[in-house]
Amino acid sequence: ANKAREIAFRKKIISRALLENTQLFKRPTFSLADSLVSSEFGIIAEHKRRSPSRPIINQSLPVADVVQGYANAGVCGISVLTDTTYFGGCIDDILIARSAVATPLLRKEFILDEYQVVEAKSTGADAILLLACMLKPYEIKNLSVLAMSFGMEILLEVRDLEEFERSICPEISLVGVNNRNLKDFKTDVRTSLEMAEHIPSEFVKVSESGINDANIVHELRQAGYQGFLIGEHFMKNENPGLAARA
Ligand code: IGP
Repeated sequence: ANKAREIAFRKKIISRALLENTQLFKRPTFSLADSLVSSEFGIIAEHKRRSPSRPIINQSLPVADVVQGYANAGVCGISVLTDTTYFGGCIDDILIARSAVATPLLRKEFILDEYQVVEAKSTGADAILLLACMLKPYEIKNLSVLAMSFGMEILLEVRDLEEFERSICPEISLVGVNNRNLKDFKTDVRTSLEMAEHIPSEFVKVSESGINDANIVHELRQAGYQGFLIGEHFMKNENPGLAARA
């Protein structure tokens, strides 16, 4: 309800038609899926100032510095949290990130409205996140069709097989399994390991949250994952880009 009000407010400031007229909106996108599939590392590094489970991660570093650090580390993609309420991000963060790097960018946001998809493209995102736990199957379908028509890719986030099966549609190219339990915020990579066999190989599999060492990445890759979304483990350092090199 909060998010819906926020979107209504933003629509009044900048209309969808205006956003669709921007240079960024009309630009060709980078493919996150291609970037992951052609890499032996597969890291998607996240810009994250704070989270519900950790109120201070890294508040003061300029977004441009963080994403440039990530790009220099050779990551396959960068996730930028634009949600303000829970993560202290904003839409400008993705705009700044786009002006700083040529790496595929994921807009990490609770997307529920077409306007947010238009906004994502017009601020420089190459891919959007859709959460299966938040959206009805027809909403996922409609938002995916729209994103795809803009040349953007969709990362569908699921927690279990039931969510995956009810939500999947042909427009989706990446499937993310979130290791974080949203009830207690604890992470367990077994969630990804258990889901791996249920996700057909036509989808690029991404494991999300709680990934904090190379052995886990190795284990997940063995299980079929090609993408590893890492936030806190990098952002808790003074130089996140340097941490991403390790
Ligand atoms: C990153 P971590 O534990 O490495 O900081 O997690 C990312 O997976 C997490 O931020 C995330 C998220 C989300 C945030 C995964 N799915 C949905 C907001 C909304």
